Amino acid sequence: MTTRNNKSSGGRRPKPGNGSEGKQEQLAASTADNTPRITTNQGVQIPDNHNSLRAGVRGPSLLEDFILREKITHFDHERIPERVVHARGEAAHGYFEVYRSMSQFTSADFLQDPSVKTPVFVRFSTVAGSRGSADTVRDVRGFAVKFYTREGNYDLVGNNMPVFFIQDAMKFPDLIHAVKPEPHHEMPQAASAHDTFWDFASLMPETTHMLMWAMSDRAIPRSLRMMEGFGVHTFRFVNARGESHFVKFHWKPKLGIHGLAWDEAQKIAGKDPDFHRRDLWEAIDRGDFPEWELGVQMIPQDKEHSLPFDLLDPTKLIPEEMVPVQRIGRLVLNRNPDNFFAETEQVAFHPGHVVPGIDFTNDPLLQGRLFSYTDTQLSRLGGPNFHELPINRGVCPFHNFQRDGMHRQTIARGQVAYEPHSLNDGKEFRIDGGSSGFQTYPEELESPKVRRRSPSFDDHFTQARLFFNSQSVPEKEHIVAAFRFELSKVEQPAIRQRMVDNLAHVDEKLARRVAEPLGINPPDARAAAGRAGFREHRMKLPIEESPALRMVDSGDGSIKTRKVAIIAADGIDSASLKPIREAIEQAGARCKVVAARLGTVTSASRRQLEVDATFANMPSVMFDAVLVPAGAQGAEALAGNGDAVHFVLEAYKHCKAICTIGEGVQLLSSLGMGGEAGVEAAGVVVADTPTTNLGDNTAALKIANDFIAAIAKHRHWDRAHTERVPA
Ligand code: HDE
Repeated sequence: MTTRNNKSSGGRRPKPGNGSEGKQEQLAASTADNTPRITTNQGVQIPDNHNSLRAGVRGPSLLEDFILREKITHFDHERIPERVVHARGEAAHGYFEVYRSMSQFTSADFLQDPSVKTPVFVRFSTVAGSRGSADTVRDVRGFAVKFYTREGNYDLVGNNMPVFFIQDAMKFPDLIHAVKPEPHHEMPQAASAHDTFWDFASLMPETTHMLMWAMSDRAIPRSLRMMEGFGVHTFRFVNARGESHFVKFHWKPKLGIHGLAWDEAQKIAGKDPDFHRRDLWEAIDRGDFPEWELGVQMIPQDKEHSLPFDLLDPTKLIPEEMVPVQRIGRLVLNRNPDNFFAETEQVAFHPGHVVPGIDFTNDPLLQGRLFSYTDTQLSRLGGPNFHELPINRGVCPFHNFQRDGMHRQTIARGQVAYEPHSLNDGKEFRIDGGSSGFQTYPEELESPKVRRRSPSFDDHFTQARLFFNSQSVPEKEHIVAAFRFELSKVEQPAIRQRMVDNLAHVDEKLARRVAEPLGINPPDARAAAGRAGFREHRMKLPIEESPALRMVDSGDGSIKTRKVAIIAADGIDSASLKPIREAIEQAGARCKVVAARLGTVTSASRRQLEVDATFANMPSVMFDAVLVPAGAQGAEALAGNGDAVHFVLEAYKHCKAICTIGEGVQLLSSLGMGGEAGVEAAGVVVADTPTTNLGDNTAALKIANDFIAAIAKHRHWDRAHTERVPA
């Protein structure tokens, strides 16, 4: 192997001068390419990589064979423990740039100068599943950002939901034991729909707000590029004068916030378990770099108690309508990792990796996390030197007197490994305070030690209600359906009952609707109120709804990177298709021609159209929209092909934009509902074949624009008659 410093296998190395190259150059120094020669790890050339050394061609292998022994030994130890949570993940390199100096609020170096691009490495993850589990399961998504700043690494280790299940780190092992596969038979994988999770959740009403999020479409994102991120806890900004503001962090995706249909998510888990990973990789690979804006909600130190809930309670969010989110910078992901294990698997995040100008609060969940993340790396990465792994190294120098340990790489020179000392160069060296470096905010604390929850954390329902009330009608329906699905998988009726009793404190109607198909009694709010752990002191919020909590209509209205399937068969009309395809691609969508087999299809005018995928290898669940071309013979062939019909019907069921041109409409009539129901449904564009031979593209552009508008809405959740389409 030789080290290398240029070409990437997967992404693109940033061009010199964009600011993030410092980290890239550092990584390049540890990066190796394949060579035409192979050697042992000691550098001895291996002449034969097929045969072990043996006593005679049919004799036993010899222990002496150091080449075989080394190869097998290394292989035997290739695996490391997967993360105890967030095991399944994918990551990318990029940069962050601040829009304007934030010096008024924080002295953090990377938030001062808009001309500085700070390199970042971002890892997304699911929480409950193992490393090989499917991407599209219903779960929270991790959103962990490592900023390689000039003052040390800063990790913002967040999720795609702004609140959490529990209020105190003491309950984290219980929560995770409950949601992970059940210990006796290790089922189910990567799913919360089982008895132990809902048993725990129903006995811990503090989970209620987060459960509403977890049952919403936020838990089944369309793409990692289309989800928000949140720091969850309240942190602190501290400026150069030592003044503090409480701060909540947000990541706002440029492409908007979009979810999958639940049926779609489940099918993708089988059809392409790497759906999110692939989507992220491919987008970066083709130059569609994902972007988020960093938002902050800030509250001055002396206004700590000005909100009707406790800032330290991680089951609460600050509605944006109460404290606006200021967008202060931009995150761009522009390079795929070179090696999954070395980078994505070995990266070690830690909420305790902070830089001067950013500090913690007393949130008891955050406080517990500050212990956990270094601790877990010790067993995962095999010792205390994981900061020396290339992906974890800062871009600024580090120096201290920590020494030795497994896999130490730095060769620390000199006689002294302690402080104070005088033996280095004869001068006395002593660190004894001072005003530079990380200064902990000197918060005053004077209270007795107690093992008790603050009463200001008591209200478990008001914000859950706010979240539910803030959803659009289809989003509410999805929440009801998700609760029904999850609880229907719970075998113990008493757990189902307890859960809907709790839900009655969020919304009576929601609880009743969830309970209906579950074979249990109607919800009993009073029973819930009589149980241990139940608290409802009802904070007074100045708002009843927070539109910012909805997903619908988010984003910039563009169709950039949406995937459109053009389904095709011999005899389609390629002339009318061409300008429409060009227009949607120009608007940023990515089209693929899908047919019964690979190769080409022949259009009515004898043109050959390249086929990208088949109905079987890229079913409709892999796309955001479907375009059915015109052409009598083509439409007839498609209508006679069960896979093609299924493709369109499934897309219809999943509320995706559909456009049929001319005779292509035949596929919609297969809906089997009679009349024009499908044709008139929301998000379905039915167009006559435009006459392109006159050199007039106006009609084609009108169709394209209607289709673009339909795709831009992402999904038409209020589409009628979807229940008539078999899943
Ligand atoms: Fe984590 N969490 N967590 N967590 N967490 C880990 O650290 C933990 C929590 C989050 O891509 C572990 O390196 C405790 C909240 C992300 O590598 C572990 C508590 C939030 C990732 C750990 C929490 C998170 C982790 C496992 C409650 C959102 C993946 C492997 C006190 C703000 C980072 C590792 C990556 C990973 C502990 C709660 C986010 C065991 C004890 C709240 C995104 O240390």
